[in-house]
Amino acid sequence: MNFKRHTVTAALPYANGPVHIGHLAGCYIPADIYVRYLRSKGEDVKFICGSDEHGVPITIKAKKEGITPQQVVDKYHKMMGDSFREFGISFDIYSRTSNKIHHETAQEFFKTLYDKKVFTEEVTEQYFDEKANQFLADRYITGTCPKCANENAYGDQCEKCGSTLSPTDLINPKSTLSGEKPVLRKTKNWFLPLDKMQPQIEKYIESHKDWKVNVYGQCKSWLDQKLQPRAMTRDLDWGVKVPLKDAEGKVLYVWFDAPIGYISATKELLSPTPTLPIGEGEKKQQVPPNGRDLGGAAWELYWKSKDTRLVHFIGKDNIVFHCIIFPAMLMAHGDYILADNVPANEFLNLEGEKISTSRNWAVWLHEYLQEFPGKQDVLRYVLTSNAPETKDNDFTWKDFQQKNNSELVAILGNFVNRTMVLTQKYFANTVPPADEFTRGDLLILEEITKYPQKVAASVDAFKFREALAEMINLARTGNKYLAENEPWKLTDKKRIGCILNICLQISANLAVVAEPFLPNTSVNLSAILNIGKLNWRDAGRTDILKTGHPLGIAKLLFEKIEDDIIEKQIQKLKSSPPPLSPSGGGHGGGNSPMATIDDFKKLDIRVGKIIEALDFPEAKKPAYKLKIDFGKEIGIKNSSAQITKNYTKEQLKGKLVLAVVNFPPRKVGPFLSEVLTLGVPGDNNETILVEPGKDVEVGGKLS
Ligand code: B3M
Ligand code: ZN
Repeated sequence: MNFKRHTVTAALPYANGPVHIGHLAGCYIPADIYVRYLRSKGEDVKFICGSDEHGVPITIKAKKEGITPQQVVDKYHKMMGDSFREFGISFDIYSRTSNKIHHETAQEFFKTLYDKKVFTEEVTEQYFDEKANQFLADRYITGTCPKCANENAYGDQCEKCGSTLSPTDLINPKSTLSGEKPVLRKTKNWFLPLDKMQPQIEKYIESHKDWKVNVYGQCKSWLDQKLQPRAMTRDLDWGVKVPLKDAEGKVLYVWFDAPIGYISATKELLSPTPTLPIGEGEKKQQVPPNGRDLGGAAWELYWKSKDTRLVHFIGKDNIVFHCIIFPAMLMAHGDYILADNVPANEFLNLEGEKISTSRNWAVWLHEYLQEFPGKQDVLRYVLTSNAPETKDNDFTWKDFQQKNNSELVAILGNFVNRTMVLTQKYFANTVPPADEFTRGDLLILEEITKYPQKVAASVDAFKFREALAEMINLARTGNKYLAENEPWKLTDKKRIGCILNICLQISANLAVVAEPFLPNTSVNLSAILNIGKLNWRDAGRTDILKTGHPLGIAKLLFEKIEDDIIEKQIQKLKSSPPPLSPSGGGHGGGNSPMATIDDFKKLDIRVGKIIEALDFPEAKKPAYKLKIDFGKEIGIKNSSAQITKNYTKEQLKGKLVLAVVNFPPRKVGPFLSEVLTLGVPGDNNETILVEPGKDVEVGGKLS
């Protein structure tokens, strides 16, 4: 099929938290590479994304932070949009599902299906919280798991044994809103009869055996288990209102409204007065005058025209929604095209463990930006070279350092820099002529022409790791050529010129083929070469830079990342709260209420030196009495500490510790404990002291 245009979507992230590297690697970087490549080829493409602002994850977050759902989505929509922009994710629009246009589009869509009598109405019994006066979403109900007796299982899943549950499976169900036992109440909802649609959906999936194995396989297994009708409405107050008279207090199921978000965002983008999108792509892609194109609204071309290719980039947990449920909705509606491909990725782990938001086991983009300013391309590179394309993969800080230092710096950066420095030295920074080629030169010129095709073939197949490896191979080829020809050892200026000309052409080629992966680097490299933006059709040419062309100023493209920087990141991760213990007790950040910076500032935490540790026989549990010196301002204070299993009195003497010194003194038996010495749980249920890593001054205040 020859497509005329492309609609590329990236999953709409829930606006309930900042973006981390797992999001980038799983969905947004591959989508961005793909779109940049298409644009570079001159294809007509719209890259669509936005925040998913409905659903229970949002209301749960609001409850946890003590703010309204609207405040939650406002906060995170902005934060997520900023992060994406900073990392060069070039959406044509980053919209949000709380927009009016989205509510209207989703309601219209629902109404069309309703009028076509697609839905079945079913009255079911749902848990209702009489005290909170509302029906309870699955996540708002906890109880004992019937499979493993975990007392904190959720209405949809037990996180201890991993079973999928339904709320009525729970033993002793409890509402998390009021703590009360919920009652079953009848309620009517509208179901999409996926069971009846199974043959159509099967036909669709079967026509896409070309999809990635993991995607096709998951679809097959859903189909094998036979599709079940699924409720498209919910008894909730946060979401898109069901546009029917007898649907008071009901909203559209978030997985009904969210994918329609792709359509409404496209409408918004191509409407006569688009609201401000975040992506840079928007600047380049002009909206047609009055937003219309031949024969219909402009947005319709991207959703209804058979010669448009629709591609959804998502993470693997969204496969069923994009490959089965959304296509079923579109089929039932009738006018729409279906996804031609859904290149879903697996998950990215971090230092061997699952990324966890609640445990803060993540690398957050907004933090990375502060800690590695200007190094967005480094992260893009590492996440692409390590992308979880066919299986879950691991991000480690050591690997990040290694890829930066021995690939970006040593291969790509080094090649360009050597080329520039030599050209400056021998040819006053202008492109020298090349007119007498050796056999070796001809071979390399021939090789250069092949790289763009290799990269393109891999990108077309959604194999971005492979594509990136080919890109870096081009730089490697250049390095090898330089090393073999050693122009710095030669005296024949003509020959030196020829070698450097070839190296400069390779550099120019790199500026094109690196662009989808490393957009900032491509801009920097183009500035170094003093050329404007090139297109994919320029790639493979060996005469991009004309003889005599004045080059720009040489600048290092990448810089080495030292061990201490990496060590700091590893330490930062290690200081994250430990995983919740299976009993659910834990010490987890996950269950702590939010604190503000002002709360934190109230605490006076100081460095103290233990000057004496004594037995404490009167204490109920084994403990020591400590005398700790906090320097001139605070003086010497007493503290009791249950650390007898982990330290002898001798070991404690002279140790530097951290303690809160402005809590009210506490009586422990006959002893007055004046400060709280800080520790973390050791594996024997006793505390391990928190010690400053280096020899710092006594009395120093933690900030
Ligand atoms: N918000 C789930 C997620 O963030 C969901 C995706 C919607 S895509 C239409 O993983
Ligand atoms: Zn269980």
